Amino acid sequence: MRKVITYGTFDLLHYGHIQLLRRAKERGDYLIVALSTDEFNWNSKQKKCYFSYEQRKLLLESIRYVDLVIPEENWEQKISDVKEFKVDTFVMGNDWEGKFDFLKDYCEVVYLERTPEISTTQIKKDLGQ
Ligand code: C2G
Repeated sequence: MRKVITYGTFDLLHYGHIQLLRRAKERGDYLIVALSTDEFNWNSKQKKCYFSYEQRKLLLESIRYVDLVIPEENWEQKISDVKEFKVDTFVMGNDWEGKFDFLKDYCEVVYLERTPEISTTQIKKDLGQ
């Protein structure tokens, strides 16, 4: 069974996220999503999520492409995650191009095109938040 992992906040879930998850799943049989916790988002990404971790987790677990959701609590957990879950492929949007190449010692690393025009930031702007 080929296992794929990806990481993210996935707040205000939108079609750009879904396109990423769909393509990530195409690269294997089992997709793990490491979902940024509220604390990690606030302390390390200066992101204040609209939906809580539990709400974002519920949404992700409802997506047909997603097989398992685990917490992303820090920047350093990726190598241990890849080892622990015996991951074959790590996938991220290409806004992160090159940033996780250190994982090439442990698994395949793939950066996928971001879906243009849509982002959580844009949604908030358009809604006047
Ligand atoms: N994404 C995309 N197209 C968009 C928006 C997002 O393909 N229009 C992708 C991003 O490239 C990322 C994933 O969807 O791979 C999740 O996006 P975010 O929730 O913004 O994730 P981010 O805050 O970048 O967190 O350790 C890695 C971080 O947790 C990544």
